[in-house]
Amino acid sequence: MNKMIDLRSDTVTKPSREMRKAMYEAEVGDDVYKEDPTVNELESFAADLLCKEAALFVPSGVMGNQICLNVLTNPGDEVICEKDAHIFQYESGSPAALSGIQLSIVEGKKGVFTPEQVEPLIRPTSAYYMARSKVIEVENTHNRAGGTINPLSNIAALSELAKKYNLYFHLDGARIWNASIETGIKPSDYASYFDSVSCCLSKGLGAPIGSVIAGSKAFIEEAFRVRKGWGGGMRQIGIIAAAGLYALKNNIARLKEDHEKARSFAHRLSEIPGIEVDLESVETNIVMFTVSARKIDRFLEECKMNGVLLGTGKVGVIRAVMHMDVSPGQVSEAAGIITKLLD
Ligand code: TLP
Repeated sequence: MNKMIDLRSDTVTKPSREMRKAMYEAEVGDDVYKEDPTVNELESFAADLLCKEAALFVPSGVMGNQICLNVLTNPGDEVICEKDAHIFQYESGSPAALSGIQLSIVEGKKGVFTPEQVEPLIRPTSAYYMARSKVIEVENTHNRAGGTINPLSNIAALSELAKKYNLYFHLDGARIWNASIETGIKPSDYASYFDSVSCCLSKGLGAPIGSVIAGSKAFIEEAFRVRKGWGGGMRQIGIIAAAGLYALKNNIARLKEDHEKARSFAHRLSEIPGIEVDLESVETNIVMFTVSARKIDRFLEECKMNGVLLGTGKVGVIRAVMHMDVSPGQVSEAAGIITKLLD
């Protein structure tokens, strides 16, 4: 038995017994021929949930984002995104490597940037010597900012700006489910503003693998082609699509428990001398904090030796992520361990 309290990420969850049963019983076929009934069901379920014409199952969030950007751009184009966006910080330079595009960076507040910040960055179409502005990208919730939520009014305003300048609008909605549960705004209401969305099944929702991307029928047809070209055409993957389908049907509502655990963990941390945590930034399931009493590596190592695994965010920042495989009791135990360590 693994006694570690693993708060490194919400990606560390393991499929539950019920999810494994759904996987075991899944009907399968060759998805490269579009003949896997479970994949087809997952894709149409996801498209309905997001109110988009079509959806495509992809192996990971990175592949989801990168396929979307590839379909929306040509080499030499530019994508405007936030300075801590996952596509900029954590996707191995793939916008350049896979699509020949560059990123233009906006510094947001808690991961949120405004149309007023973006407008001056949009390049005049007459400037042939400049990259072509093509896409505005938003991440919601914003991982590196600490799981913060982009207000729907801001998304609406950014979408207006994108339309005004004929730009595409992409959502990295890896954790859109968390934003939705916290605000009560439907995933489809968020998605309605975007040309393309990428949503993870393997984070808070607990599936072992996979993301779905969604958009118009023509967009998804092109995405299907790009996925194949990048080696992402999979065969009898109904066995993993079944996990994603199970996750979408059963595991969205429970995310609010993760948000409660995050708030209570952050509150406990805020009472420990030497720890700095901004309680107001804890909007969903992620807690970012700093420790002044120790070097970060030493602190992480000491936590590990005492049974708590933590991750990192921005340089010098520690990240704790709540998920379905840690109980409120374990979260409280983790806070107790950290309190003792810094005593
Ligand atoms: N995020 C991972 C790490 O890469 C940091 C995590 O542990 O949080 N978009 C966002 C906003 C993400 O947070 C992630 C994963 C992805 C895309 C990529 O998803 P995967 O890992 O499935 O490729």
